[in-house]
Amino acid sequence: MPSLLVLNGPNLNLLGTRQPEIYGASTLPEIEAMCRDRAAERGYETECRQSNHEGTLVDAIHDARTRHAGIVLNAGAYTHSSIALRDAISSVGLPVIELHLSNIHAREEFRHRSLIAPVALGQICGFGPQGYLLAIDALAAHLSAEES
Ligand code: DHK
Repeated sequence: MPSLLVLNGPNLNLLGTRQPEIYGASTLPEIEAMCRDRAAERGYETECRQSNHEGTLVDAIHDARTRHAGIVLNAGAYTHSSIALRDAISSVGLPVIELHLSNIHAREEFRHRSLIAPVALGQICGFGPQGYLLAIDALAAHLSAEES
């Protein structure tokens, strides 16, 4: 079965207790379980990874090249700062959906700019954990359109 990578960046391991008024009450393991179920319905296996370290996230994107058909990426704060993550995405040539739980465009100005967006297939933000499911649906639809 083809596989998707759901990759979460810094501080997302604290979901559930981290500013629930912004990021919601769901924990990362709960969101990952939802992702696995939705991806299985669409015919994909899912690998879920999280790291607080930029280089580890870069490594995960490189590893995905040979193991996954696409990536759902919540890069957390690295979204707004990491040229290295952006270059990793450009380098592997996999479809990446940029995902945020919160609506980054309705928050502080420094969150409005994404270095990931120009190299992503698209961006989903503001829908809480549901956004991960929208991202999986979008990625699966993109991949099946690519096949035909
Ligand atoms: C998560 C973070 O950790 C923030 O740094 C981003 C994103 C927004 C989210 O909404 O999922 O600015």
